[in-house]
Amino acid sequence: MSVETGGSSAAEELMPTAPAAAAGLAPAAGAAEELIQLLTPEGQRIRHSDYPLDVSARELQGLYRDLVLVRRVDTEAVGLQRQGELGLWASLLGQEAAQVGSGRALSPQDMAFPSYREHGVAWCRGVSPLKLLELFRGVSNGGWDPAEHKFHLYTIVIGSQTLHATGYAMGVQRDGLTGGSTNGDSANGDGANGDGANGNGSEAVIAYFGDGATSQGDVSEAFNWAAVNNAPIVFFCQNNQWAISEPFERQSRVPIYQRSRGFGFPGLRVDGNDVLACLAVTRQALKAAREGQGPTLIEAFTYRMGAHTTTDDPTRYRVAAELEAWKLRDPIERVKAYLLRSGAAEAGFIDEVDAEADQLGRWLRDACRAMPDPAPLSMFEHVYAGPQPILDGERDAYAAYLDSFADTAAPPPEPDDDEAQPAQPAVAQAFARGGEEL
Ligand SMILES: Cc1ncc(C[n+]2csc(CCOP(=O)(O)OP(=O)(O)O)c2C)c(N)n1
Ligand SMILES: [Mg+2]
Repeated sequence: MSVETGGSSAAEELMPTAPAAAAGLAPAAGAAEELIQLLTPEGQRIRHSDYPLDVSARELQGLYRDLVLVRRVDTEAVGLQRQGELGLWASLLGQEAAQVGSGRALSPQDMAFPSYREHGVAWCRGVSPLKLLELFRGVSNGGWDPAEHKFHLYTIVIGSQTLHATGYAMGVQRDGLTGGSTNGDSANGDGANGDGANGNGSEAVIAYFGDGATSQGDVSEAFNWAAVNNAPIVFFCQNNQWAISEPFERQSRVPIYQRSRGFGFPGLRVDGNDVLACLAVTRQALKAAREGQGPTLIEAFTYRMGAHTTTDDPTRYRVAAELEAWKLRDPIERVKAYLLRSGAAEAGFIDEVDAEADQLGRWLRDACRAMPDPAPLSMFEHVYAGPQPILDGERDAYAAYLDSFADTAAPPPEPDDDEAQPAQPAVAQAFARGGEEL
């Protein structure tokens, strides 16, 4: 069943236009007029002439399921940290729609560069949530293969991944994998694979970063390099209103999406709590990148509903009323309301997804606790590509120190991915859908 389409269906006729609906959101002075929105906080589908989106009932259900399961992964991770099972966790609470919408817009061949909060994008790229927990438990340095998932490792150095992503995008362009490439093969606008002109099979890159990151020089450099090289990249900024305790007013005198104009490429502001708008806008920007039209900046206007990380206490620097206002714009509730109201799903489906989330949560808790500790000497691995005398000396000294305890403590087992891990339930395979284009 097709729900409400981008065509001129009767359902669409009933949809209000974007400005009328956006007026109800009014997230900040001046924001409402520019905000691209396809689903209101009340769950009403609205029409936007630039972003017609045809979503089937099955696709809508899939997006809802993603949102709920990703939130459950996040809730469990916060709980595990509180129980001492993780060293730290950076919660995505409130940002699920921005991440699932943009993540599901990616094609399998596209490459994503996250910061440290992109658990929802990781889900869409087929990275197991357990791999994310490994990192925050301190038992691995990253855990997943970026090439396999087309999802780079998490980056803590604010904004630096935008430069990595721009360089990668320039490489994609020079390999002739995108329309409008600068190598000799692509003078006709086609990449080496011959279909760059229409964007099919061509590769694009997406870089995720926050509002605070826009104050880093790296981000301005990335914008400029991407622009002058016409690189096939989408800059996806989740403006969650806070950079730890610094509010957005301390980052920029103009809205983030307007910053790209000075560098010579388009910028858009989308309702970051609207999964449909994030999907439609990101899909279009990726298509433009694949076709050789260069970069786009997307500002996903959203809110960090939790603490910056589990070491932070946001009650010290922001008022409760702000959080309460944003709760009314919850990214999951509006999809649920629309699913039920439009008949795209029945109450039984909502219950099924909740049960699936419970199962996923149980598995994640058990599997996290069962993770073997890494061998202590493994921290010396992967520091340098080859032997390094100072480091080798430190490793030998530490090994001798550990040996001095040989009588009282058995050496910990070498980590083994498969051993001692609880069996993965079918629901945990959900993320295996990653990379699939919606
Ligand atoms: C280069 C650099 N400077 C400072 C920090 C410390 N730091 C960690 S997170 C953060 C705030 C980032 O805010 P934002 O870009 O809005 O992302 P968010 O955490 O809100 O997702 C800062 C300043 C860092 N990690 N790297
Ligand atoms: Mg922020």
